[in-house]
Amino acid sequence: MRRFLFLLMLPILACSGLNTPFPSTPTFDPVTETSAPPTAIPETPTPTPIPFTATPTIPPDASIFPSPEAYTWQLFVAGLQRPVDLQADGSGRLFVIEKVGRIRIIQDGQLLLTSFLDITDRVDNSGNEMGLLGLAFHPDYAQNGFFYVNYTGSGGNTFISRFQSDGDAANPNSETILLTIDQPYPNHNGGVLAFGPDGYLYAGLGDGGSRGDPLDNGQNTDSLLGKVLRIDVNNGDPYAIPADNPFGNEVWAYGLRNPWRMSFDRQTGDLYIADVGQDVWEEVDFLPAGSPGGANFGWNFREGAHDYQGTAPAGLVDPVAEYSHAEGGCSVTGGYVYRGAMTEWNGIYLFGDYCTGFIWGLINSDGGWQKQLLFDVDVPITSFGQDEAGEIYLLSDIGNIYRLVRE
Ligand SMILES: [Ca+2]
Ligand SMILES: [Ca+2]
Repeated sequence: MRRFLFLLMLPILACSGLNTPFPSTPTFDPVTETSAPPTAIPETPTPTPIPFTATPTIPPDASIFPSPEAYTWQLFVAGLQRPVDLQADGSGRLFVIEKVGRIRIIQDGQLLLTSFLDITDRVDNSGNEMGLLGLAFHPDYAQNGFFYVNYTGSGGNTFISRFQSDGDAANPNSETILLTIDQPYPNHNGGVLAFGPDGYLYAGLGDGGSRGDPLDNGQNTDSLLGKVLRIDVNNGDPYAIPADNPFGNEVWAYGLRNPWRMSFDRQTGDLYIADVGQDVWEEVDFLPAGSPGGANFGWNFREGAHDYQGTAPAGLVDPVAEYSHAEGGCSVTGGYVYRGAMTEWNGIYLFGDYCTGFIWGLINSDGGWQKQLLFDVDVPITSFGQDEAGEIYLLSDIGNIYRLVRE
């Protein structure tokens, strides 16, 4: 509920382009400016033509952060009502969720007037952390038209449902409810949905709410709250539990407080989970591709990499990155690993903070995780998005979407 306070600030926030680079960014090694290897160009005449059928070369991951001064978050689309998620369906279009209960289409950079889906009739948007919160397209969406949403519905409870689209519109009556999860408090509902490289649908669920996880949901593997869930939507009715889920239920990973946003690296399959903290520490958790289920990310024994309550058992997985509220922030907003055309960003995970508009980069290089504050966009960041080309966008509570571009 901390976010509510910041809504009061919204009217005074400007809507123009974002003043990009973080002003007091720690000194950037000049080496970063000339990171392109001085490739010697052979003088050989007639180079052998490379057939277009060759496997495209995947650029290596960045080992250092690009200098942020050379980039900006350019206004992409304006005029949305509390946008909270952005997803690509594979057609070149982007789909943006408005928390009130609508999905809008962005085609060729234009926001279409007609909603793709409008389920405001069943979405409970009465709390700041309630509403239509997450969207994921089925990997075979082009064939089956299936997509999945996470919303707060009747009773303030969480609904994870499937809908079916027909071109530019989805039928609101096509809903099949997969899961209904009782919510004891209005906050900490999680909301993110994502398909993994294994074809299973993953969902981030918060601990249920209040503060400090009073019902101890995070550490209770019989509860679906405070978890990353993993279900097989291609089998069962309405879904099946994958045989290798660690506890025989929907739970894949646990010990989470409010995993509002998580994403898979589209190239490696690694999973990044941004878990919103309680009073002091915001964190990013990491599961390498191929990890078994059952990771315990610590809440509420731990907040970030610090003791919070009780005596922590062995085997907890600490975050790969964290920042404190004293550094400036209140609520981590998870992003994506960049995989677009600006290959100097390749492999860098970008994430931000709702309250400050700070954006950090995170990479695993030199044998460890490196985090660097890169941008201060001065708008509340509700979410990030990634298009089919791997480019990265940010969504702001003031109604705008911005795209990371070269200056
Ligand atoms: Ca809740
Ligand atoms: Ca944790």
